[in-house]
Formats: sequence, C-alpha cells, structure tokens
Amino acid sequence: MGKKLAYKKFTLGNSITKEELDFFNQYGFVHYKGFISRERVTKAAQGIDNVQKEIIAKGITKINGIPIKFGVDEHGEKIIQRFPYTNWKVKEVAELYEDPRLQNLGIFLPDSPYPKRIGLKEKDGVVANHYVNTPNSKYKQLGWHTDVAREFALGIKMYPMLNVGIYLMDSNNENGGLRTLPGTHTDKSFKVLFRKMQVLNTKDDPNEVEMEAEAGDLCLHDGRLWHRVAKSPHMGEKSHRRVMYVAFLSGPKDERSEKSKTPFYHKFLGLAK
Ligand SMILES: O=C(O)CCC(=O)C(=O)O
Ligand SMILES: [Fe+2]
Repeated sequence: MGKKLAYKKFTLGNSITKEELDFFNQYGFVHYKGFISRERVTKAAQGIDNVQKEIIAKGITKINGIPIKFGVDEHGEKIIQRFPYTNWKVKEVAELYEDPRLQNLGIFLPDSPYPKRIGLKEKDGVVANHYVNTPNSKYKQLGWHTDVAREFALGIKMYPMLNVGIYLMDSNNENGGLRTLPGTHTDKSFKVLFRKMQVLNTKDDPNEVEMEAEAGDLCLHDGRLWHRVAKSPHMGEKSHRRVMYVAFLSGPKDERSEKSKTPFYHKFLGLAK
C-alpha cells in the first residue's frame, strides 16, 4: 500500500511560479487541479469511444507504427486499452492540447539545442489508457519504470523529457492509480535504468507515494522519475481508470507518419498485463 504524502496541489495559471518549479525540482512531479472541466473530459472520453468503435470495426492494429492494445472491459465489450495518437484521430482530444498554458511546461526541462515541444507527432502521440481488472483485460497495471528508459532501449541518448497526464476519471487507491518514488528523478543514469527491473517488477515499495487525482486534473512528471500504475484491489467497474499521456520532449525531432516502423520499446510495453 502506498504512502499518503499530503503533497501540495497547484492550479496551472498563465505562467509557472517559483513554488511550482521548486516543488518539481524536489519531487520530480507536479499536480495541477482542474486543468479542464468535467464537461470537456466527458466530450474527450466520448470522442475516444466513438473513434474506438471505428478502429475496431475496420480492424486497424497500429497507428503510425505504434501497436494498439486491445482488451475487454467490465461490460464484456472489446475496447482499446492503450490507444496511441488519439490526438490524430479524435478532434476533442486534439483541441485540449492547443491550450497555451501547456507550452509553459517546457520550463521544467533544462535548456536544449533542440526545441522543447509537446510530442503530438512523435513517440506515441497522446496515448489514452483504460486500466481495468476483468478476466480479459490486457491492462490491469503497469510495473515500475522510467519513461526515458524507452529511449535507451532504442539505443538513443536519453534527452530530458516530461510525461504529461490528463485524467479522464477520478483516480485513487480504489482504481489502482499512479505511484511514484519522489526524488528519484535526480538519480544517476545507471539507477534511472536499473533501480528496479523495468516494467516486470509490480511490487509495492515502502517509499511509494499515491497520486490521488480527479477527472480534469493534470499531473506531470520527469521522465527519469520511477513510477508504476498499481492494480486496483477491486474487479470490474470499480477498478476502471482512464487517463491520457503525452511526452514533452527536448531531444532531436523525430516525427512519425503512417509509414513509420514499430519501435523496439513496444516489446517491453507488450509485457505489461
Ligand atoms: O497511467 C498513468 O498514470 C501512468 C502511465 C505511464 O506511466 C506510462 O504510460 O508510461
Ligand atoms: Fe510511465
């Protein structure tokens, strides 16, 4: 069971404050309340559900070379549990990322010779996840990992990055939820890669902290921060959790297209059940 660190939650304004920067530097994450309204959350979630039906009907299995992870929800319906590039496919999702407040988040990354940018056309684009505990779910949890390790698996230098999450549902201990090891973003590279077995280790850690969020909240973390998505103690509806992620990048640009090949790190992600 994770620790309940009563950490401070912020509101994302038109600029990033020194307090937010200091918090990020110390812990490796920042949590903003109510980034978008519940109405916009519902619209985005409905948009995703509609496009999901089309993708399933057409038998599409990859978007820009990134595999789609299918599974079955608590109603016995086939769903997309890891849906890459939703921003390319769902208008209501794409619109959320036009918010100018998001551009300011680049300040959490060090200066870079490359433009700091939201990876809307890179990596996996905006990924929409459904975690649910059902017999035929393919995504009940995600083991410990650092997001930058995916670059390493590709044999590429690890450039600083952020992972920016927008919650489509309330999330807490009841439906699993994000657990982080605060401060591990300052680890040396060896520990960034090998502090734990990437993805396959799903065990509790006495120092892990539970992130409790509501639909519409935005939580970002440093790509070097160790984190996992815990399995819900419940089955079915109570275990269901929906969240969207996109990377904020600072390395060389590498935009993907329909012709792009599947990157190696998907072999790793494929191991998450
Ligand atoms: O669902 C989350 O909150 C985190 C997901 C995650 O860590 C990932 O997809 O890399
Ligand atoms: Fe992650």
